[in-house]
Amino acid sequence: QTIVIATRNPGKAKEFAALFGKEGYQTKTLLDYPELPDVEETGTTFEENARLKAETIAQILQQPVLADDSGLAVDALNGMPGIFSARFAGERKSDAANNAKLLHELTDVSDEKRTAHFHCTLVFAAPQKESLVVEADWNGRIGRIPQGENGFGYDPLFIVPDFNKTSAELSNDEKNAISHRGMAVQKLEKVWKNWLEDNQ
Ligand code: ITT
Ligand code: NA
Repeated sequence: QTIVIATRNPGKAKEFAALFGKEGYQTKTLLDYPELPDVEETGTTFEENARLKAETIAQILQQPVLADDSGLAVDALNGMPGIFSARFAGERKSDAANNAKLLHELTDVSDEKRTAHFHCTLVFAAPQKESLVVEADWNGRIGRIPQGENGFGYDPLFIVPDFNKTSAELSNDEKNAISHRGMAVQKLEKVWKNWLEDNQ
C-alpha cells in the first residue's frame, strides 16, 4: 500500500516515510512526480492551503492524496510566520535565512515571552469525496542560537520543553513521537480507514 503525499519538502517527506512506514505503508511524494505542477498556496489558512495541495493533486492523479500545511506561530509576533513560515525571509530562501530573520525579529524579546507552537493541518483528498481534515499543535519556545543538525526548517530554534533541547537535537523517532506532524498522523490513522471505505 502506497500513500501519495503532495509535498516537495524533503524534511516532511522523510518524516512521513518514517511515520507511515511504522504502520506498514510506503510513501511517495511530489519529489517522485517531477512532472506535476507546483500548487500555488493562495489560501489564508493552513486548512485552505492543505486542501489546495491535496485536492488539486488528487484530481490530477485520480487517486487519494494527502497534503500537509504547517508552520511556526510565535506569540510575540502575533502568530507570525504562521502560514508564511516557508517563505518568511522571501520566496525560495533557505531554512537558515528564515531562522536568521526569526532571531532578528525576536532580538529584544525576553526568554519568558519567546513561546511558540508548531501547527500541522493534514488534508486527505480523494476524487468525488469530501476531504478529511485533522490538525495538531506542538508547544515550545524559540531559542537564541540555532542548535542541532536533525530535522528541517525552524527545528534548530524550537526548544522542546520536556527535553530542554531543540527539535533539531531530538532523534527522528523522538521528534515523530511528539511533534505536531506525528500527532496529526496519529489522529489521521484513527479515522482514515472508515473514510476511505465510505463511498459517500
Ligand atoms: P510543501 O508545500 O511542498 O509541503 P513547504 O515547505 O512549502 O512544502 P508549507 O507551506 O506547509 O510547506 O510550509 C511549512 C514550513 O513550516 C516549512 O517550510 C518550515 O519552515 C516550517 N515547518 C513546518 N513543520 C516543521 C517542522 O516539523 N520543523 C521545522 N519547521 C517546520
Ligand atoms: Na508550500
